[in-house]
Amino acid sequence: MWSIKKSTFGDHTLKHGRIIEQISNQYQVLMSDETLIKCQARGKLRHMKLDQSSTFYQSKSQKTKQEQLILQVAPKVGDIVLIDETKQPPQIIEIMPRTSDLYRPDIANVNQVLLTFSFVEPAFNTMLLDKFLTLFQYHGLEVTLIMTKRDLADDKTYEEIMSTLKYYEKMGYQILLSDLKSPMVLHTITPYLNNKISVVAGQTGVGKSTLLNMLMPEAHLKTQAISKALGRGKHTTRHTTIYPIGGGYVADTPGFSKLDLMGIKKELLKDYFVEFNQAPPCKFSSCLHIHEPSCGVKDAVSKGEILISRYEHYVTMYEDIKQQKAIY
Ligand SMILES: Nc1nc2c(ncn2[C@@H]2O[C@H](COP(=O)(O)OP(=O)(O)O)[C@@H](O)[C@H]2O)c(=O)[nH]1
Ligand SMILES: [Mg+2]
Ligand SMILES: [Zn+2]
Repeated sequence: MWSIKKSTFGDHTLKHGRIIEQISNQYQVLMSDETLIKCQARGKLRHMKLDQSSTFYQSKSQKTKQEQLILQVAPKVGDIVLIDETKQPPQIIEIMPRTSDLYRPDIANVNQVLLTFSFVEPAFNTMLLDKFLTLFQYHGLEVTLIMTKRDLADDKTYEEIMSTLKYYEKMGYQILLSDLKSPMVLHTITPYLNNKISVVAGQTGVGKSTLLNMLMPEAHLKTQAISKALGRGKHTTRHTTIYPIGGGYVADTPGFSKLDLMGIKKELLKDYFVEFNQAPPCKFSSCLHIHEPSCGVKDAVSKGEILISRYEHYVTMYEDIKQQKAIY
């Protein structure tokens, strides 16, 4: 699943694996031969060398890049690490470069978001959809859309939403309809998990927990068992897990309930509206598509080639960032 890089130490007692669970400073590492090893890390490890070709790295400012390079980091779930098995317990001695690094959920190397929306209850909301898509585009995360509660939507609502979603499908997003009450969900969703670390995101009530429980019923039971073992009053204990499923991994807790566009520069926001790049060129190469004359994006909006709601949401987000407000 990951390519094994030859150990630079030239020592056969050092092996690579993927951290799939963390409870405080205890790590479960899945080795390439499928064995699980319980490891510890000596606190923070030597600085992480970021994969400089990653979109995550490219999205960072020069200053942040430098901070990343000198940062001492603790290993976390999702990391590919080098293990020294001669130590008792085995020790994590190096973290391989991360291609992405998320907090809340605190997982490294996530590369797919299963973005969940319901047709109804709560009602489908394109403003929220566009904010989520912008945020994930910024983080360089691939998005697969999962639509729930088809059973609760009347045909008219369903048709309207599906027709809007056609636009997003043309942008390149995969849209999966899932009846979360049927085990068929496994057949429609699992093929998209292959070779990826995925997290589920979406508004409260859309069915994220229901989806996770269907994808991995054993995870639900295990989480309960761990909480019990750790006892009450220890809720601050850090526990993060990704579950191997469908040839990839899925985080067992939903992330991104809060939408914060704060890291995004207003001048770069347009780049995350990927279809704007396909519009005819604007008069000014630095056009932000707001008040400028002879704007290819605005032309495309008036011709109906760009969805008017997409453009309106772009302007709203632009104004919000300009006013330095966090968007929730
Ligand atoms: N009818 C119907 N109810 C669903 C579906 N998916 C989830 N629900 C219900 O919606 C409610 C919220 O689901 P939950 O998974 O807790 O949402 P979360 O807040 O996103 O984790 C629960 O009562 C679920 O049983 C679905 O496809 N159809
Ligand atoms: Mg939930
Ligand atoms: Zn323009």
